Amino acid sequence: MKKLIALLLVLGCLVYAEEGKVFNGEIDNFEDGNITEAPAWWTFGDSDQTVVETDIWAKDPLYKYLGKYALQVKGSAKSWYVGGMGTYLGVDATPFTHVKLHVYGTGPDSGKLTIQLFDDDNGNTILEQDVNNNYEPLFDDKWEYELKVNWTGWKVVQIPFTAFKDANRKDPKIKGSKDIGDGIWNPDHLNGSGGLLHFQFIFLANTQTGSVNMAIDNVRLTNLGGGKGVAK
Ligand SMILES: [Ca+2]
Ligand SMILES: [Ca+2]
Ligand SMILES: [Ca+2]
Ligand SMILES: [Ca+2]
Repeated sequence: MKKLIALLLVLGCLVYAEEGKVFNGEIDNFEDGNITEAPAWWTFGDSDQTVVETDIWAKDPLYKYLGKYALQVKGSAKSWYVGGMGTYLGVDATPFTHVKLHVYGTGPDSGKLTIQLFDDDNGNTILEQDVNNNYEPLFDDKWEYELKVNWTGWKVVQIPFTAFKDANRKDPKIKGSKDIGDGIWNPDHLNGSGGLLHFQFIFLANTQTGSVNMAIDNVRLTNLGGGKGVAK
C-alpha cells in the first residue's frame, strides 16, 4: 500500500510538473536553424522565409544579440499582400506586457509587418477557423498591430499589448459584421482556455505591387512593467 501511495505521489508530481511548465516568453530565436520545429511555423502566401547565418550583418551594432541565425523575409506583393507565417502557442500570456523582437529593415520600402495574436474565448484550447472566409476565427479574438518597417539595419521593437486592436469586432459600417470573441485581451488558462493560441506575422508591401525585404529575430513576449497589458 505504501509503495502504491508513493507511486501515485510520484505520478502526481510528474503530471503537476508537466502542467506547471512555465512559459518564459520565448517564441523563436531561430537558433535551431529552421522554422519547422520548436516552434513549428506554418507559412502562407508568396513570402519567402529563410533562416540565414547572421554573419552577413557582422557590422551592425546589434549583431551580438542575433546569435548564429535569424529569419530573412522577402517577396513581391499582389495587392499589397505578400504572405505570412504563424505558430501555435497555447500559453498563459498574462505575466507579459509586450511583444518584443529584433527587426532588420532595408530602408523606406522594407514593407510592413503585421503581428496578430489570437486568444481563446470559448475555452477549448483551439482556434476554430472559417475555411470559407480566409481562415478567420469563428469564436476567438484576433488582435492586430501593424508595424511600418522604414529603417535600415537591426532595431529592437517593443509593442505593448495595449497597442493591439481587436480586429474582429463589429463594424456598424459593414453589413452583417458582428463581434467575434469577447473583445477582452484575456490570454489566461482560466475555465479551460488555451490562453494565447496563435502568434502570426503578415508581410505587406508599402505599395500595391511593391515588395517586402526585412529580417526578424528574437521573437518573444516580455514584461516591461506598468502592470499587465490589457488591450482594447
Ligand atoms: Ca537568432
Ligand atoms: Ca477556441
Ligand atoms: Ca473580437
Ligand atoms: Ca478574448
